[in-house]
Amino acid sequence: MITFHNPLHHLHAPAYEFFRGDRVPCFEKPARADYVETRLTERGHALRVPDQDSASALARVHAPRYLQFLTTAWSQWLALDPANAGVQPFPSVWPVRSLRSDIEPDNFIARLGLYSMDNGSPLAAGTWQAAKAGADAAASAAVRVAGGARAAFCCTRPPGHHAGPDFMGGYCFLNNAAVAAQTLRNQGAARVAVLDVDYHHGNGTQSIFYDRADVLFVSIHGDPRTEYPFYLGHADETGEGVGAGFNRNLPLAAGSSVVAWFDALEQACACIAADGVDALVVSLGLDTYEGDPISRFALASSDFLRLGERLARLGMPTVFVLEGGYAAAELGTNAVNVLDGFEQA
Ligand code: OKP
Ligand code: ZN
Repeated sequence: MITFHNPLHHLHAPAYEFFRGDRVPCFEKPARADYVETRLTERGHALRVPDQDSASALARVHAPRYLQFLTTAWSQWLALDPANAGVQPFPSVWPVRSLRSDIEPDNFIARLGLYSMDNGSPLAAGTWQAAKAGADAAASAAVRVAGGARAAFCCTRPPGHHAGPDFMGGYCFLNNAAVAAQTLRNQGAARVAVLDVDYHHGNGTQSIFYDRADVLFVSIHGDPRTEYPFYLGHADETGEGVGAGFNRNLPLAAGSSVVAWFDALEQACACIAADGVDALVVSLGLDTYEGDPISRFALASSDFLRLGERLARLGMPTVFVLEGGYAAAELGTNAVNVLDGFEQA
């Protein structure tokens, strides 16, 4: 499969995140993408470097002031104190209901809170460079598919699907799947579907396209009543304005069986097939794996072959974008199984 990787992903390497009150090593770590690249190469998929600039797609899916903040966030942080080079900034206050988000505070940590949905998305020195190269890889995969390729894979980290129009969250900074969908639109696809199979609801992607009829968003995920991101992903969220009817959530209880998961996949595929879209973007999270340390579905490695086969039967030009998956040593096998299942179908 045509595969674009992110040659700069190592530049995003925060040391720790918060977990149950403690600092723990980041689950979303460079080794994840390294394992996927190793397995791709072993199984004969060449790695290409991005050949597109995602700037125009980014400008359509993210707010200007958010992009401006992210581009310069690390230098703003260093400007406060050179010793900050060895310190990760975390937000500690957020503009929730009744607080104002229209005025950018002068205080850096307050600005970081304005542009964050959680304290779980640590910034590092090279976060912008890594995230931008990943968005470029997503745009590159989309341009290939728009140009007639059957499918392409964007192998990148950090992931993107929690990043909304003007906020980071859930390890995500730039929404790579939204960039891929927007790039397909810019290249001439009239309508596009995004299917999100990550364990966690893709709240960022949903929000970006919620009021648009040209991008259908469909997601299978852990029920937000108990699972991150908690505040979005319920079945009654169906789109608004001209986007009404173009959002479909299929939440499943944490601990749901493999049979239940593939039943939901059938519903998702039926929804996409009935919609008459021209192209498909798959937000490919592999944290539905039975061995994932932070998720509670039960797919085995062989089930990812079945997933790929089922997606191929949709018969649509398809862009795969890597999202989550934290059983790092198995992530390569699980990701490449989807791609090989797709190609062998
Ligand atoms: C990202 B993706 C916060 C721990 C929880 C949220 C999980 C983000 C998953 N201290 N972090 O959808 O795989
Ligand atoms: Zn996830």
